[in-house]
Amino acid sequence: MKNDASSARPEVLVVAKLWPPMMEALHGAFTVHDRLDQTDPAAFALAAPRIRAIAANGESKVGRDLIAKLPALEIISVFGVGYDGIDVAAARERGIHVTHTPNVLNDEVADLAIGLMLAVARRIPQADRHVREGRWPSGPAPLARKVSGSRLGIVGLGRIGHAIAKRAEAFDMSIAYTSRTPKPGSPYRYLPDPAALAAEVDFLVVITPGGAATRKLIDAKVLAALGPDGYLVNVARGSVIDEQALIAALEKGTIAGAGLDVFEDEPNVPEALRALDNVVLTPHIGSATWQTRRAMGDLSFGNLEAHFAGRPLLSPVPQ
Ligand code: NAP
Ligand code: 8YV
Repeated sequence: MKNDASSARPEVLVVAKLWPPMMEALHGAFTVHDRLDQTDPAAFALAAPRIRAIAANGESKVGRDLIAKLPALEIISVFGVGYDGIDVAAARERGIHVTHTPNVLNDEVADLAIGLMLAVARRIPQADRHVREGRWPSGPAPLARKVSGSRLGIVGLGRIGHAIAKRAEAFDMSIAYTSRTPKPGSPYRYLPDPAALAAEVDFLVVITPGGAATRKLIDAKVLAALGPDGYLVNVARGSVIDEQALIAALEKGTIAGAGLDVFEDEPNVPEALRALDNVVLTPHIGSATWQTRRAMGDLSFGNLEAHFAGRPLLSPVPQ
């Protein structure tokens, strides 16, 4: 049986494999039910009436059905800025708060976007293999593609998009963007849609939210506009790209290459993509450094702490 102190603690359902220090913080303050909804339906049914919070991450799915099973739910705290997996409308209908972790990961994701751009254009992983596999004595690695001074298109000039643009300026890149609305006062050229943008650039970097509104925003038409000398970088969500159209474009050489951190069905990456030489693939590591995960954990945990202390939330998702 629980003692008084533990039964007074708010009960939290964790729906993802969260970073261990975040789990430690949760265990220190709450009664934690770790993925019981997925692993132990009977125990979940018993705990469900008492669960007041959900701790999720950017990849989590918290649908209307799960929310409906939790009558005492007050808050969903996402360890990540993207909350496309959360049914925010269903939460709002019940007055349930949803929070996320904006800004603290801008630098990290922007660094990775630039890293992928350099890696795919300069063929850094291929060059590494050239050395490791002992091929250097037989001849140099093939020539690659210059990045500095080329044309960058950013799909989604938000918090992270701006951080990418700032870094690209140091590479003397000319910068254009598309988003739902032009950004007044932005020094960068606005184009009305991804296809128009793709036709004007060498590198197209995608950094919009996921979800229904951006599903397959980058389709065969956009890839055709990017053309055989163009590179795609996706650090947004796999759902934003038509992955089959991308594989076809990469196989046929109708685009030059791609740097991808996110995929349609993570952690499963199609064999056809893994077999290609003109791609650099990373396993959704945009925010994955000790420093940034710490900051995300502090914010995500801080939102739960603030809620249960009756203080204003630190970073609710926008209305
Ligand atoms: P943000 O500040 O909200 O910026 C999103 C941008 O996307 C805005 O410029 C927005 O345009 C634009 N946008 C939204 N819907 C669009 C549409 N249908 N067509 C064109 N543009 C659209 O978000 P953020 O903080 O930069 O984060 C962006 C996303 O990055 C997250 O939602 C997440 O999915 C992803 N992310 C990935 C990783 C990773 O590990 N790879 C890490 C963090 C984040 P308006 O301003 O005109 O609305
Ligand atoms: C994380 C992300 O990988 O912030 C986001 O939207 O996708 C990433 O920062 C994720 O939330 C942690 O699992």
